[in-house]
Amino acid sequence: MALVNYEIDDGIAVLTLSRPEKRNAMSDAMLADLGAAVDRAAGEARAAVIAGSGKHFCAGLDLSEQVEKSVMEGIAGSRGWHAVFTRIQRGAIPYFIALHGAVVGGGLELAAAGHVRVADANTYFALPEGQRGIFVGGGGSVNVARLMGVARMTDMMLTGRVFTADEAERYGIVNYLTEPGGALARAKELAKLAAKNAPLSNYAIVNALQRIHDSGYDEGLFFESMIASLTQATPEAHERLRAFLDKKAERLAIPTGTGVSS
Ligand code: 1HE
Repeated sequence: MALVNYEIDDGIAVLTLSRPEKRNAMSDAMLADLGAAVDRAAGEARAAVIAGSGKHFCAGLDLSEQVEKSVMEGIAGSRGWHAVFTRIQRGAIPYFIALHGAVVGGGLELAAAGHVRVADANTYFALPEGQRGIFVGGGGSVNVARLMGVARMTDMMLTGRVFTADEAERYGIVNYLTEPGGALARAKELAKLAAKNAPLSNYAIVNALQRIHDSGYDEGLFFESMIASLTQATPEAHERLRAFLDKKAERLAIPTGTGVSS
């Protein structure tokens, strides 16, 4: 049986880590299944969700496969995670990550490789690599640090500090909080909103924003102009801009209590 369940729900690919008896610990086989599911989603979905089955999102690296690995085996393992996570992070479609229970070690690295994170109120976050005598290897030193800041990540890794869902929201790790059990439904709703965008715009959002952020000021502005003109020159943009002018486009979802009445 596949260790990552794959289904299409209303045009959204839903990838579910399916090893609940081991708290969805990421074995080599599960990583391979995740990679296959990500490739499949890139070919047939306009947005995707990753969730975990059972009580937890993911307990990180499967530690039972790590004992007595050589340095070279360790490097290959880490690079294998990077390869799959890069296909999530800089692939063709946006990923919404639905979190609950433990989001630990490589589980947090997986969450950080997605584009938007939704956590239910019972979610908790930890990086116990130091306690296990290892280090983050799934892109966390880049991606988790970008979300919460190097100082907070250093504290977590040195002291074993566990963040609650509220803290994770405050520190930029998650974008949305829900009631217990509500993260998957919310992540699907959000993915469906993103799926309505022009695919080329979504491609640019997931591929260009972080690269621009990582580049210099002048290069960033230049790169932005190129992407803006490229997207704007497509028939899809022409159609969408015309629909707005013809008053046929969907209106902004302005939160109640804000905005100006017309
Ligand atoms: C595992 C793993 C795992 C659970 N590898 N088998 N990650 C960690 O250091 C976290 C280790 N896990 C835990 O701290 C706890 O399991 C949890 C807090 C996440 C959940 O607790 P609980 O009480 O729900 O489950 P449990 O009883 O601890 O575990 C149930 C089973 O899952 C048990 O196996 P069993 O055969 O005794 O039933 C556990 O051994 C197994 N299990 N987590 C292997 N991680 C790319 S580099 C990334 C580096 C890292 O991710 S380091 C952090 C690793």
